[in-house]
Amino acid sequence: METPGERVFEARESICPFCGVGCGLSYDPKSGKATGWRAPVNTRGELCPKGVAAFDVVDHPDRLTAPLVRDGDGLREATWEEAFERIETAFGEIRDRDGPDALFFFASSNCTNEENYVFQKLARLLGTNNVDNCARLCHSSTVAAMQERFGAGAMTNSLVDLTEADAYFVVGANPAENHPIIFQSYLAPAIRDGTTLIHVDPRENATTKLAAHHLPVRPGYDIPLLNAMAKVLVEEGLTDDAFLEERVSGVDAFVAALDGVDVDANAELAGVDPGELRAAARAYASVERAAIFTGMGTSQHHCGTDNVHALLNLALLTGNVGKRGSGVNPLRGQNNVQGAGDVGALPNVLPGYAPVTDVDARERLAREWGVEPPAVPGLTEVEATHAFGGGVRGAFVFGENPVVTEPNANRVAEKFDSLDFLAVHDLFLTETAAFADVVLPGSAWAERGGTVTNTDRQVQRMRPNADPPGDAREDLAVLCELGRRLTGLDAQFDYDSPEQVFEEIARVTPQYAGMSYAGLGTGSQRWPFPEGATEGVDVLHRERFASGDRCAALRVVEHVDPADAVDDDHLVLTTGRVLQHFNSGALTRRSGLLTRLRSEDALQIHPDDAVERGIDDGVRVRVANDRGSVTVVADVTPAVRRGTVFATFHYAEPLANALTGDALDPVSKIPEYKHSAVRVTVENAESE
Ligand SMILES: Nc1nc2c(c(=O)[nH]1)N[C@H]1C(S)=C(S)[C@@H](COP(=O)(O)OP(=O)(O)OC[C@H]3O[C@@H](n4cnc5c(=O)[nH]c(N)nc54)[C@H](O)[C@@H]3O)O[C@H]1N2
Ligand SMILES: Nc1nc2c(c(=O)[nH]1)N[C@H]1C(S)=C(S)[C@@H](COP(=O)(O)OP(=O)(O)OC[C@H]3O[C@@H](n4cnc5c(=O)[nH]c(N)nc54)[C@H](O)[C@@H]3O)O[C@H]1N2
Ligand code: SF4
Ligand SMILES: [Mo]
Repeated sequence: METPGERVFEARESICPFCGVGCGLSYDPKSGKATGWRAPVNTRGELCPKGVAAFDVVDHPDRLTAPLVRDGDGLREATWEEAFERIETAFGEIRDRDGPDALFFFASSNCTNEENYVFQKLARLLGTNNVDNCARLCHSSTVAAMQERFGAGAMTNSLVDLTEADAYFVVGANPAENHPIIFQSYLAPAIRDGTTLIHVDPRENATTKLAAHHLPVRPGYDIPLLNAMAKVLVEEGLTDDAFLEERVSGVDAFVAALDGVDVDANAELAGVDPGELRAAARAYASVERAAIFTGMGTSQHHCGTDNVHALLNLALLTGNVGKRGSGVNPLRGQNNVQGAGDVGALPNVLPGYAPVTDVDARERLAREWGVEPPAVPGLTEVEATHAFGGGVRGAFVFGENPVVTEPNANRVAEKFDSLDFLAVHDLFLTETAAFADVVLPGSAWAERGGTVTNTDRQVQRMRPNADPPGDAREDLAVLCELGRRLTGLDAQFDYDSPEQVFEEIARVTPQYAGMSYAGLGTGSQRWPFPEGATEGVDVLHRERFASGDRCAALRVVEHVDPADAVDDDHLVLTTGRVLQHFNSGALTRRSGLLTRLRSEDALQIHPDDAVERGIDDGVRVRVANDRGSVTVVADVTPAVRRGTVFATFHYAEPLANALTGDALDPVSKIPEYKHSAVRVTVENAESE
């Protein structure tokens, strides 16, 4: 035991609060920092720099330690009683006046299954399905496509069996920086042992370093590229005909549609060399086992769902589904974005993904809850923000920072300002909390128990290493108290521990049916884990697809132009991540270690684009469009393709999302974060 400041800390096995890899970490009394333990994913106890820095957040002096309430223009400290009463009164008034759908609930993929389960239950018992989490901003398009075609939206395979692949086809993902322990400990060793890496990304980044083939696609043009690859597979006889015969439908129509695909023309449209494209197609299709990994470069477009459909075609054509070392594997975002969806923190589905429109599923829940959840799907995140000040009058934000992370940030700020009432539950006074009427102090990773579900469907336990600071309370206790006060259904929120909530989750979520705290221990249980099972299923869709069908269909997918038109004046801004920072930066911008590693944002721009604009490396440039304008340091580098510039969205200043647009994918409602038309000029050239 150790005492930094006034709190007592002890080392107990928990899980990293950052990415979906789900590494085990705990407080280390020797160093006063976080340290890894030999957990199911990081089996040697290895961590990336963010994991190492995870404790910087826990004992940070900016932590909220008491509730805050609005008093005129400012926020002042208050008791929990006053804070709860304000929320109860305001939400009660809005609900009575405008109905429960005038409220919206942002759930947190950074928080546990138990917290998210209680949170969606609270919204639904209040009478609304208006609850969503930032899975919407990340893999909602992937989930929509995979759920429709395969019957499950999650990674088809497990990290361990994926080390057996002969080829990795990584599209729109940069796992070397964004899923570092997966890359270092699973993919890179396999690549060194002979697995071929093919990387589709407009930039060369840390992942590309190990690639045998790199296709620097124009942002927004993955469909022509993937369709051309499909054509090469068919033309060159690289398809798995036995698999097509047994497990795939719609083959003739798909092959007929390929008549209209010209490989060279598509390659040119996608901005890649046709010879390289053909070589990549052969590298993917000519091996026994090839695995697709997909990320935000694929999903975050207004054609995100179709992008994923085009990828699924390649896996089906080559028989790379339902066996070890293959499949289609979305690398999930936060430590519990998989779980937040599994337990129903989504507006269209209940725990376990039954649609809210399914009357039997609603009745099953009513037997557990005493009240039937509403039948009309709720609003998605972003759609809800756009309705602020209109149909939506009050919101509760639990562990998200949408003022920095939603697209078209200047409009988002106006929308948050137009709410009648906003409550924010966070560790810090974030850019979003600045708009709040009530701010509740949250508990950090080291101050909670409960479970989280990682990217390859492994459920693991977190354990408290300390009490929350000051007057802060555990998030689960706060949400249960809110549930009692807002719904009046005390018995429904009367849990004595996270374990009791987990038992309820296992009762209502078929994928978790056979899991238990005792079974989890310091290991993991992988879904699907049916009642009576001794082990979860690593490879999905083996004999049948999760949909129950033996066959999945090929799908003809057409290219759609990006939402922003680009003329000669414009460059295409695409956004993404770097190793040292995490999402809105709320946590990582406060870490001494991580800001030492990388303190400032930079705009990657190709040397030819820089010369044309008189931009030298290291000067400040203005990046602007009709939505907004930011200034940032130029990083002149051939790593980014010509015509494209890249910035992260990890900073409130510069706020990259001031430049991104409102276009949403029609199916999944994911924003087009990866393609915005911008003008780039030297900063003082403009002001002169
Ligand atoms: N270090 C770090 N790790 C993280 C996070 C973090 O913020 N920082 N966030 C977590 C979260 S929430 C998520 S969702 C994951 C996301 O992990 P990734 O999916 O890897 O995330 P990004 O960096 O946004 O995008 C990946 C790549 O897509 C490329 N790209 C851009 N446009 C296109 C395009 O049109 N087509 C193609 N093919 N590629 C394109 C970008 O250049 C970028 O290299 O990471 C998680 N892990
Ligand atoms: N331009 C651009 N924008 C993007 C993206 C992009 O690629 N480009 N990616 C999108 C994606 S994939 C995602 S997932 C979103 C992420 O968007 P957000 O979820 O809004 O980003 P985070 O910074 O992860 O916000 C998490 C918040 O929760 C708080 N928090 C963390 N842990 C806890 C806890 O234990 N308890 C409580 N109460 N609070 C906690 C943090 O302090 C922080 O304020 O951003 C999206 N925005
Ligand atoms: S790889 Fe992800 S889960 Fe593992 S230490 Fe790094 S941020 Fe945490
Ligand atoms: Mo994400």
